Amino acid sequence: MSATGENSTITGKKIFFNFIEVPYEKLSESGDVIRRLKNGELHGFVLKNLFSKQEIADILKALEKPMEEKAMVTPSGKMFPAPFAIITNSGERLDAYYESMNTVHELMDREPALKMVPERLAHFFKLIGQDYKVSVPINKIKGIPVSEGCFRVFYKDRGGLFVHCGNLFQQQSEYYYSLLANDIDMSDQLSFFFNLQNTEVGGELTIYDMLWKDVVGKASPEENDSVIDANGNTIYLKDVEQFTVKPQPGDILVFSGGPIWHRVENIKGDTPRITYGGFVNFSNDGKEIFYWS
Ligand SMILES: O=C(O)CCC(=O)C(=O)O
Repeated sequence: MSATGENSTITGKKIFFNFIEVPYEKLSESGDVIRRLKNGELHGFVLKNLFSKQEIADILKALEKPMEEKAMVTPSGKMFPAPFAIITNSGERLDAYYESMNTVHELMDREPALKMVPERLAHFFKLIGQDYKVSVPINKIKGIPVSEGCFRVFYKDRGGLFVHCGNLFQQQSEYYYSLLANDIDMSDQLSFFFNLQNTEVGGELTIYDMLWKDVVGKASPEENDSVIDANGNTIYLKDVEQFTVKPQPGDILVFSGGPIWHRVENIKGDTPRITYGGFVNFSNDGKEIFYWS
């Protein structure tokens, strides 16, 4: 069901990974999606219309003021709650991470449109997790779960989200990952996000034909035109085969963002791009699924 037409979610000359798009009504026919993503049978899974247009409008309205007043400002936009990347590898800012998460949870408790976000997400993971136990990992120090997801806003001409893969992020946030009490499989985490708002032009997720096993770094975190392979060679992104994925508002995407290099293109329209996302993986014994941000 991969699509290559102009108005499709998945667009490119060649869709070299197995990214599929599934209508909500066909979800029950998609099988054990997380397992299929992990074993390489699938690389990306877009489920259409996890949220209705009205639900998305309600969530956006409820988010407006808190995003203005309480979200963390980043070079390319805003994040709410603050991502785990703020926690340093010597443990600073763990409290700030939790304060920001608590602010989001308090808002969710007061505002049904926002409460719907983690509830629907849990429902989604239970549906695609089939027989597995699904939960948010516990932080060892705090004895409570970490955040289940994060609202991400990208503004015009601030660069989008620079080329990366989840395995690189994981390496950069060793301390945070070491605090997860559960026995999570730390290799090749998956990424998920659902789309709340697209910009008019730009903001696509570009998927590169490059895997973590071959491409292991960048010259600096801000580098967005090239990466470095395992032999130390610089590879320019313009020379790498690529395709784009642009889920519509209400759609959710889960993909192999741990090993596959990708980036969010610069936002070119006045309307900011807004998503809610995080990461997901199995436990080491393969019996449970965890998701976090
Ligand atoms: O939330 C987004 O739009 C970007 C997702 C992403 O790049 C990731 O999960 O690694």
